[in-house]
Amino acid sequence: MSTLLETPLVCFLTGDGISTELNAFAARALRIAIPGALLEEAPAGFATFGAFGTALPAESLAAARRADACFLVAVGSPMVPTSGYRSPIVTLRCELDLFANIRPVQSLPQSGGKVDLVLVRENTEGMYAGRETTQPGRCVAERVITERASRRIARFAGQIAQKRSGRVTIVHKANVLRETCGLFRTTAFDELEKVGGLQVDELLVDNAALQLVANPERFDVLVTTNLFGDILSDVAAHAGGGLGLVTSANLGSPGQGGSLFEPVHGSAPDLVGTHRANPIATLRAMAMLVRHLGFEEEAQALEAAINHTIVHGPCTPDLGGEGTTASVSEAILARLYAHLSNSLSTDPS
Ligand code: GGG
Repeated sequence: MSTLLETPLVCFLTGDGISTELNAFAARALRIAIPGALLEEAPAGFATFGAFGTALPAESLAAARRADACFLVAVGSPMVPTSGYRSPIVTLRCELDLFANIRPVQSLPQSGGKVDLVLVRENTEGMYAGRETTQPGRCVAERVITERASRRIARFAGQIAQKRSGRVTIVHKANVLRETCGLFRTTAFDELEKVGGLQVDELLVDNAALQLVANPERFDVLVTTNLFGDILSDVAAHAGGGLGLVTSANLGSPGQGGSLFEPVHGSAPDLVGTHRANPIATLRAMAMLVRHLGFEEEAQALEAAINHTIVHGPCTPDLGGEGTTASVSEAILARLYAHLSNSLSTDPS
């Protein structure tokens, strides 16, 4: 293990809503998994906008840039036009060029289900970029799809599929959006052909949503555009036990540094203070971060502790239990700590 990786710098973006309750447990998981990790907290989110007039202050962006990895639970962006506000997640994905959003979904360990899929979402353009203008009585959203972005996300998906069963489904709506989705579709087919050795098919996004509910086992890797990926990952989450469990990595080109790990769920203002927020998606995001930094054994230990707790409890009410955010987190952290202290004390090296 290199000296650099023994003390990785992790930027914790503060977020909104239940982030406040979950950040502390994520930070503790990181400290147990990588005791040498350095944590830097950086304000981001709607609360930050209220305090500083920007949802992502320049210092926070600089902290995210210099970190080896970033972590964010969730932000709560306003639903009405808010002068000067821009989503910090969208900004970070674009500024750090984190073009690939990787969202794995698996059946609950005890369910006997066979869902094991990865949704790969283009992260920098399309409708979710939020390029909108307002005129009297008329608003316009600009959906830009480029060949470059479509090609690199298709390649990313193909490379993930090569390490799995080799099946990729391209999801689009090219029968209606013939130009934008048409470019995404033809480029993705072309690029996946270049990757080679893959079994590639396609689905219209509405049908993909239905199939994710009715027949999620059919999927291995799905690749799609930004807004479709945002929506479909919530649909896919249903097959994985719900939004409290699913997580994501925002990645750029290998070797280019930037990465951001976050649960798929949002800031859930309705859960603030109720102690009912499920910490598992957040802790799974931390496991992905730990793996990304090169600590495979520690990531596996955290995932094993999470899966053990899903099966044996305690669990939060969304999984039918009576556990709290704290009791579930403490059970996972205790198991992680016990596993790693034991493996360290028996490690002959
Ligand atoms: N962890 C994902 C998250 O924060 N979701 C909320 C979200 O994406 N809100 C829209 C936005 O701020 O861009």
